[in-house]
Formats: sequence, C-alpha cells, structure tokens
Amino acid sequence: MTNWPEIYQYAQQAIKEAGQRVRNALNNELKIETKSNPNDLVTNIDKETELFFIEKIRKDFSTHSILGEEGQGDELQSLEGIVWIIDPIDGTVNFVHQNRNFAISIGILENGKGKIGLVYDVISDELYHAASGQGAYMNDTPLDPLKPVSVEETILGINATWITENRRIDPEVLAPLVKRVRGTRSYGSAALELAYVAAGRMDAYVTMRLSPWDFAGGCILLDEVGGIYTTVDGEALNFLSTNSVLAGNPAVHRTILEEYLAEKK
Ligand code: 2AM
Ligand code: CA
Repeated sequence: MTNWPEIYQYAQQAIKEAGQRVRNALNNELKIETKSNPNDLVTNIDKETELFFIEKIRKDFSTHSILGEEGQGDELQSLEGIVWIIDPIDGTVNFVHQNRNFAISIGILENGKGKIGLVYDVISDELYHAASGQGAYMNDTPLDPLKPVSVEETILGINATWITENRRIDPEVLAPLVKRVRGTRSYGSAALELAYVAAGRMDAYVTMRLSPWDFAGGCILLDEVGGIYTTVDGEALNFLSTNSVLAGNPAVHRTILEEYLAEKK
C-alpha cells in the first residue's frame, strides 16, 4: 500500500529544501544558456535543482518515475505507476531577469490520476499544496472552493502574445474577451498563474502551449477547489505532451469555451 501522507510530507519538505538552495544560489552569478530559441532560457540552477529532486526521489522511492523539464529524469511512454512531474524553475525568464515571480512545480500522479500538487513561490515563501480529497492550501491557510464569477468581473491570466499575430491562434478570437473582462494579468509562470486561479486571485487563465511540468502541479491544486482545466478545444489535458490550456472557475471556463473559443478558426 502506498503511504500517501508520507509522500505528501516528503514532497513538501523536499520542495522547501530545494527553494532554500535556489534562494542561496541567487547570491552567485547564474550560468545562462538558451535552448530552442533566444527566449527559451535555462540556467545551471534549473538543472541542479532538477537533479536534486531526481537523486532524492530515486534513493527514497526507487519504484517512482520522474518526468522533468530538463530531461534528466525518465523517458516516459506512459503514466503507469507513480509519476513525479517536476519543473525545477517555472518562469525561468523571470528567474533570470527579475530574481522573483518563479516557482518550483511538482505534480504527483498515480496511474494518470493527480494525487499531490505543489507550487512553491520561492521568493515569497508561499507554498501552494494539495492532496487529492483533502483540499488545497497556501502555506497553512485553506483555499476556498471557487465561487461563480461573471465574465465582467473576471480577472483573466493571458499573455499579450495570444491577441497579437502568432502561430497558434487567430488574434481576433480572444481580443473581444480581453475587452470584456475586468482586467488581465500576465505573470510569466504558468505554475503560479494556475495557483493564483486556485487561490481565487484570478478567475481564468488561457495559454496556447504548455508542457506537463508547467501545469501538472497547478492542475492538482485546481482539482481541490473545484477548478476546471481543458485544452482550448475543451479536451482533457494530456500529461505526457504539450497542450493549450484553459483553466478557471467552472462558470467562466464554460463561457470562454462556448462564446469565444468555439469560434476559433
Ligand atoms: P518555463 O519558464 O519553465 O520554461 C511563460 O509564459 C510560461 O510558459 C512559463 O511557465 C514557461 O515555463 C512556459 N513556457 C515558455 N515557453 C514554453 C514552450 N515553448 N512550451 C511550453 N511551455 C513554455
Ligand atoms: Ca522550467
């Protein structure tokens, strides 16, 4: 039998320890490289933090699999068994340029079902955490179930990319939504943006391309407060590939899907 309370405690302790290491690392100069394009950054700290988790988990939970952004974990073809999906630094551009507004994100799944979600805002020392069926928290404060919100009252998380010329969506699709909502925000860390939706600080978040490590932890938080997440086509997210993501309060999620994204060309 899997001891989930033990894993929950262990994961919280590990993420806090990793956060302390990242804070310490900011006292030294970062080694920055680019990956797929000049805006896709990785630092020595992304890689070292991922390795910290991998070595720890392999030692203490040898049967668990690990999917990590920097590719030092396992090459997974399926979500069978217990899988840790880890982003050692989500929001690397913020990490490099601002030294804040980044997070460590962990989602732990069993046979594809979300069991534990953690998003750690390292600089604010705010740990958003949830275990399946036990509610979600920000540090020791419980997060309330999401209450219905009208589109007119919605704070929408969206990057300006998606309402300007881009490769993934006609800019005309979401522009009217941006006009209608109370306000938009863009934080540059998908994990934090999903945690903010779970905490009721934003009511929806939409983006056209995320990887499993960007959204796994945040989605498990959302499960515990009644949040909904799908692709922009209304399909279930695939935790082994890149996806578009629409997450939010159920009422707002439905309206955005039906009134805006259904018209998508
Ligand atoms: P990262 O910093 O871990 O790479 C920025 O808007 C958000 O999108 C961050 O969470 C960032 O994660 C993620 N992101 C940036 N480029 C991406 C890409 N090409 N594919 C998937 N996620 C990406
Ligand atoms: Ca990352």
